[in-house]
Amino acid sequence: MSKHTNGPGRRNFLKLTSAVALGGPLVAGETEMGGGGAGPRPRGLSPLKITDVRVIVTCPGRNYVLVKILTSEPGLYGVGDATLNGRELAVATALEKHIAPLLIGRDPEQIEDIYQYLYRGSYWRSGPVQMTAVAGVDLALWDIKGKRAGMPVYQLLGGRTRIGALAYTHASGNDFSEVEDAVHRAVARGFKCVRAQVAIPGMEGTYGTSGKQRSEEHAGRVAQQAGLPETELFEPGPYLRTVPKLFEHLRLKLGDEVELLHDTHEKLGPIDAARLAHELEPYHLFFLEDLLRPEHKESFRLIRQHSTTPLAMGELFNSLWDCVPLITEQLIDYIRCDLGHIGGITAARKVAALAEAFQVKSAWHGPADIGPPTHAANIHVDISIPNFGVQEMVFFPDVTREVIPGGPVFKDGYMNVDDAPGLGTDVNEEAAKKYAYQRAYLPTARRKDGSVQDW
Ligand code: CS2
Ligand code: MG
Repeated sequence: MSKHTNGPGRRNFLKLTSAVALGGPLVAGETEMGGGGAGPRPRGLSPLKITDVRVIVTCPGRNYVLVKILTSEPGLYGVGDATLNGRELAVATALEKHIAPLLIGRDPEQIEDIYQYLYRGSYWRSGPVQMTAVAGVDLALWDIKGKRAGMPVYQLLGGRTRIGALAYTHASGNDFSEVEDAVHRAVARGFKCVRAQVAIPGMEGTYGTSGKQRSEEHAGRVAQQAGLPETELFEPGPYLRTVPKLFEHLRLKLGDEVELLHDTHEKLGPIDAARLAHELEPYHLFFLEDLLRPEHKESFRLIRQHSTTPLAMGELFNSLWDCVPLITEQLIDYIRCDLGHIGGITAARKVAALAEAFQVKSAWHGPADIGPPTHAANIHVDISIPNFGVQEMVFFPDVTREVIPGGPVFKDGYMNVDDAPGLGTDVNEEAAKKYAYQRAYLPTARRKDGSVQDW
């Protein structure tokens, strides 16, 4: 064996095992990195430590929570996104009070170990608040690793598998012709895939549209107060009668070329969901999204028996294990976890690998209420996995870009990242201070009789 071996030598192995035995951070010491060829051998990178974890809560247009992890190398830091719409301060507190103290002094290069430590090591695992906090940390660590390597994160994930991430945008309106116009505008902008939502007659304020009439008017509930959730009205009957007619109209007017999607937003019960999926078959949707509440995964078996409409599910999942039955039983075609709510890139790689084995594709959640670092993470994963499907995206307003610069770019129907090292996003802490947090909630929904309905 030559003097320069690959991987840790015996001396370093002993250091490693004793550190693990003591329950401390994994520190491999001065590992000599072997390699062929002439000339001096690189001795590896110098040891790195996390020195500070800053949590930045800001409202440039809407509330965002950013995590900035600083390291012992001057100027080297990473930025992650830990935004959970309507529960921002719970995540910020989890990060500041519970998670930051666990990270100081740790090696930021050990991303998998930190993910395991924060996920299983807390005993109380999963849940949206905790997994959003873990995602914020995870993204910042991948950002650091990329910057240290001088590579964009997608290179660290295995390199490009495609020229860009096929993207979809949203089109909505108060009636069919308004939706049709909105799809036209999206296609003119370059989109090949468009999600279509329409206001349901008598239920203006439906998810995905912008009407004003609220169910308090119908149910006699307390009207909305400033900073409290708005209430929308939902009835399955009118919804089920309207949506197939919308897609019949769109196919008639727009032809078959444009890919159309629809989001049911977990509103339906199993037999209604099966009926909708079945009745939409003639219009060949790209996918029908989130038919059922996340608690009711077993009911996807019923839907599958009744329809060949491609199904997507998962934006409310919080871990790999939430995805398992739907993927391994091939009950869905697209898994659409939110990288920001399942623990970041580390978790997404596991979900994607499991999905690959069962011919399920990715469609990661990409709404406006997660920040640019998560949108960037989406694209780094999208363009490096083999089983990418489609990517939801938004155009951030200038005020958001002032505080959180960088992020993916849309061109000719695809999203892409450039070759900036790391994730390619940042946070301007001075600008963030100008926009103080404002309490805000997602809307809720009720039936005509006043009872709670899934929004
Ligand atoms: C959605 C989101 O983008 C989607 O598909 O379902 O609009 C979702 O309602 C929000 O992200 C909730 O925070
Ligand atoms: Mg959705």
